[in-house]
Amino acid sequence: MGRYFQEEIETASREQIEKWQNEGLLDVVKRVYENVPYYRKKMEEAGVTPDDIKSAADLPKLPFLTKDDLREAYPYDLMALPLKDCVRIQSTSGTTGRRVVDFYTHNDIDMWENGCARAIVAAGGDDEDVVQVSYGYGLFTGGPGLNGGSHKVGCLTLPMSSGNTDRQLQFMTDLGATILCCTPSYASYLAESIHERNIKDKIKLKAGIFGAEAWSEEMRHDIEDRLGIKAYDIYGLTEIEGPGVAFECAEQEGMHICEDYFLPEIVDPDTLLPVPDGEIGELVFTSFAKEAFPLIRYRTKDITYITREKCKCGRTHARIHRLMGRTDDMLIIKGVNVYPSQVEEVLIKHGMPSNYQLVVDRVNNSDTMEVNVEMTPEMFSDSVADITKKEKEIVNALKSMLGIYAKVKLVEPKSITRSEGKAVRVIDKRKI
Ligand code: DLL
Repeated sequence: MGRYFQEEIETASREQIEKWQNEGLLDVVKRVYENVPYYRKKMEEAGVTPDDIKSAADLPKLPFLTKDDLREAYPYDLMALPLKDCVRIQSTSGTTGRRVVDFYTHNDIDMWENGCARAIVAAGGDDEDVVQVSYGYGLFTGGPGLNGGSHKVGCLTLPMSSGNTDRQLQFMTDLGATILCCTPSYASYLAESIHERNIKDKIKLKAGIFGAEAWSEEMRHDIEDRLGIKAYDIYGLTEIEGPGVAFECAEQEGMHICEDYFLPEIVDPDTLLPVPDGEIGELVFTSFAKEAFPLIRYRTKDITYITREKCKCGRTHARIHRLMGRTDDMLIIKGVNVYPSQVEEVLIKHGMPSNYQLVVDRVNNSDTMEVNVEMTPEMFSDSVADITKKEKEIVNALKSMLGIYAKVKLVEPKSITRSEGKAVRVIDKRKI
């Protein structure tokens, strides 16, 4: 299969990519204006018609779309095609408010699976591989997306879904899985379980495709060392299609966006004005190739920066840097902006396993942050003095990274509930 799943597309010239995007944008703006009253109203309110949009340079004239719009339009009001043309829905876990639902035509699914297939090939996969898909299946996009991509590449696909670690490890060893797809926190848990069962020599994995939640470079190295694999980042969101919107190649220098389907922008989250390449801001997507549920200028709330320089791998599609947090999961503690990923970086640098939880509270009108982090079984047998010393070391490191005091508690191995999907890293009691 070579190094690319769709070489001509993945290595197309920038002129070609821009042509796809300009044409795609004109087409999608016209489609939604004519077929989706919700969009037409938004565009009318912004005083813009399809005639005002000549190329991607006109994007700033178009109104943004947010999760609130999706909730308001739930379930059918943003559909751009009649129901009879749609063949599938997927949805977010929807912990607050209404669920977000995405609709797909046959072509939409095809495009989604192409993105996932590109990710698998970029991670070194081909038709000789055995791909264990341990993302959840069902409404969540992780399982179905990677499953479809794996079929397209011609890999033997193990549709495991998440959970049941004993069964995961049995299939992984019996069938000789070579590529693992799951959340980074579950990969970390599987690595721990493999170590405990002393079955590392039975594991044939060479690569992992991990995403759906924030993880740090330190966590990547930790998983790579423990599983003896190369770990690749993959990004996506239900609203746009699911995993495979962007994916990493062997260079591990950012994730290539499937720019033949999606038009990315980075905007300043406060002013909402576009920022130049290389500057950090909020990622915004226009999914111009989508048929059933195209979104225009959708604010992801994810923070990153973009580069359009050609990658050493030969791919020309723009790359986003590893996600740096969300505008809304940023915690403000004593007036300081804190991202859970910063805490994770410190913990891993200090040799702590990646299972941790931040508990934020407000005591006597003052914010408090407690970091509970599990010890490794080896540390657990250390003396109380050693454990206290380690706690102090982490308190100091957090203080110099964040500028605020956080209480650190090393807790027993396995005492923090394991997640089989996305990890719950923050308990913010201030909101309750
Ligand atoms: O998490 C889709 C997905 C499945 C991506 C499997 C990758 C692998 P949602 O449940 O809609 O969709 O959540 C989307 O998750 O806006 C980000 O905040 C976060 N996210 C996704 N991938 C990454 C990543 C899926 N690689 C939301 N790094 C997004 C950091 C990620 N955050």
